[in-house]
Amino acid sequence: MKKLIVVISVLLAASMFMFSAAVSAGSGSYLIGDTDGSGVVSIEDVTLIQKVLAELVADTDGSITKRGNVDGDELSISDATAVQMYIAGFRNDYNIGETAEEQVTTQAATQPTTRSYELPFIPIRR
Ligand SMILES: [Ca+2]
Repeated sequence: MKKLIVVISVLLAASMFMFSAAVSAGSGSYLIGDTDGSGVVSIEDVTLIQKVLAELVADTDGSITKRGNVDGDELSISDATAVQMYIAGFRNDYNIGETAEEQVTTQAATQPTTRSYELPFIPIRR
Protein backbone atom coordinates (compact mmCIF):
# COMPACT_ATOMS: atom_id res chain seq x y z
CA MET A 1 0.00 0.00 0.00
CA LYS A 2 2.83 2.38 0.84
CA LYS A 3 4.42 1.70 -2.55
CA LEU A 4 1.18 2.56 -4.30
CA ILE A 5 0.98 5.90 -2.48
CA VAL A 6 4.57 6.70 -3.40
CA VAL A 7 3.94 5.84 -7.07
CA ILE A 8 0.82 8.01 -7.16
CA SER A 9 2.68 10.89 -5.53
CA VAL A 10 5.48 10.68 -8.08
CA LEU A 11 3.00 10.59 -10.96
CA LEU A 12 1.15 13.62 -9.59
CA ALA A 13 4.38 15.55 -9.16
CA ALA A 14 5.47 14.65 -12.70
CA SER A 15 2.13 15.75 -14.16
CA MET A 16 2.37 19.08 -12.34
CA PHE A 17 5.83 19.62 -13.81
CA MET A 18 4.62 18.76 -17.31
CA PHE A 19 1.67 21.15 -16.96
CA SER A 20 3.84 24.04 -15.85
CA ALA A 21 6.26 23.41 -18.73
CA ALA A 22 3.39 23.55 -21.22
CA VAL A 23 2.18 26.88 -19.84
CA SER A 24 5.59 28.49 -20.02
CA ALA A 25 6.19 27.25 -23.57
CA GLY A 26 3.22 29.24 -24.90
CA SER A 27 4.11 32.52 -23.20
CA GLY A 28 6.82 33.48 -25.69
CA SER A 29 4.57 34.64 -28.50
CA TYR A 30 2.19 37.51 -29.08
CA LEU A 31 0.01 38.99 -31.80
CA ILE A 32 1.55 41.88 -33.69
CA GLY A 33 -0.57 44.95 -32.91
CA ASP A 34 -2.19 43.43 -29.81
CA THR A 35 -0.85 46.09 -27.49
CA ASP A 36 -3.00 45.20 -24.49
CA GLY A 37 -2.27 41.49 -24.77
CA SER A 38 -5.94 40.51 -24.91
CA GLY A 39 -5.33 38.05 -27.74
CA VAL A 40 -7.31 40.10 -30.26
CA VAL A 41 -6.29 43.11 -32.32
CA SER A 42 -9.03 45.66 -31.72
CA ILE A 43 -9.68 49.38 -31.41
CA GLU A 44 -8.62 49.17 -27.74
CA ASP A 45 -5.09 48.44 -28.98
CA VAL A 46 -5.14 51.61 -31.08
CA THR A 47 -6.40 53.60 -28.11
CA LEU A 48 -3.61 52.19 -25.96
CA ILE A 49 -0.97 53.28 -28.49
CA GLN A 50 -2.50 56.77 -28.52
CA LYS A 51 -2.53 56.89 -24.71
CA VAL A 52 1.14 55.94 -24.56
CA LEU A 53 1.99 58.59 -27.16
CA ALA A 54 -0.01 61.17 -25.18
CA GLU A 55 1.83 60.02 -22.03
CA LEU A 56 -1.46 59.13 -20.34
CA VAL A 57 -0.25 55.55 -19.89
CA ALA A 58 3.31 54.57 -19.08
CA ASP A 59 4.79 51.67 -21.00
CA THR A 60 6.80 50.59 -18.01
CA ASP A 61 7.86 47.16 -19.21
CA GLY A 62 8.05 48.05 -22.91
CA SER A 63 5.42 45.48 -23.89
CA ILE A 64 3.08 48.05 -25.46
CA THR A 65 5.86 49.39 -27.67
CA LYS A 66 7.02 45.88 -28.54
CA ARG A 67 3.54 44.77 -29.61
CA GLY A 68 2.37 48.07 -31.05
CA ASN A 69 5.44 49.22 -32.95
CA VAL A 70 4.28 47.47 -36.09
CA ASP A 71 6.44 49.37 -38.58
CA GLY A 72 9.60 48.75 -36.59
CA ASP A 73 11.10 52.20 -36.21
CA GLU A 74 9.55 53.67 -33.07
CA LEU A 75 6.09 53.78 -31.54
CA SER A 76 4.26 56.59 -33.33
CA ILE A 77 0.87 57.61 -34.64
CA SER A 78 1.75 55.74 -37.84
CA ASP A 79 1.53 52.50 -35.87
CA ALA A 80 -1.91 53.45 -34.55
CA THR A 81 -3.02 54.25 -38.10
CA ALA A 82 -1.64 50.97 -39.43
CA VAL A 83 -3.54 49.00 -36.77
CA GLN A 84 -6.70 50.98 -37.57
CA MET A 85 -6.29 50.19 -41.26
CA TYR A 86 -5.92 46.50 -40.38
CA ILE A 87 -9.05 46.53 -38.20
CA ALA A 88 -11.01 48.28 -40.96
CA GLY A 89 -9.81 45.64 -43.43
CA PHE A 90 -8.08 48.08 -45.76
CA ARG A 91 -4.50 46.92 -45.79
CA ASN A 92 -1.97 45.09 -43.68
CA ASP A 93 1.57 46.08 -44.57
CA TYR A 94 3.14 44.99 -41.28
CA ASN A 95 1.83 41.47 -40.55
CA ILE A 96 -0.59 42.85 -37.96
CA GLY A 97 -2.60 40.09 -36.32
CA GLU A 98 0.04 37.48 -37.02
CA THR A 99 1.89 35.68 -34.29
CA ALA A 100 5.36 36.90 -33.44
CA GLU A 101 7.80 35.06 -31.28
CA GLU A 102 9.28 36.75 -28.29
CA GLN A 103 12.84 37.80 -28.95
CA VAL A 104 14.80 36.21 -26.18
CA THR A 105 18.23 37.63 -25.85
CA THR A 106 20.64 35.65 -23.85
CA GLN A 107 23.83 37.22 -22.86
CA ALA A 108 26.94 35.23 -23.29
CA ALA A 109 28.55 34.29 -20.08
CA THR A 110 31.06 36.91 -19.24
CA GLN A 111 34.55 35.77 -18.75
CA PRO A 112 35.88 36.31 -15.31
CA THR A 113 38.18 39.22 -15.22
CA THR A 114 41.51 38.75 -13.67
CA ARG A 115 42.70 41.80 -11.94
CA SER A 116 45.66 41.92 -9.73
CA TYR A 117 45.34 43.88 -6.60
CA GLU A 118 48.31 44.99 -4.69
CA LEU A 119 47.96 45.91 -1.12
CA PRO A 120 49.76 49.06 -0.14
CA PHE A 121 52.93 48.47 1.76
CA ILE A 122 52.73 50.14 5.13
CA PRO A 123 55.88 49.75 7.13
CA ILE A 124 55.43 49.01 10.77
CA ARG A 125 57.04 51.62 12.95
CA ARG A 126 58.28 50.71 16.34
CA1 LIG B 1 -5.89 43.60 -27.97
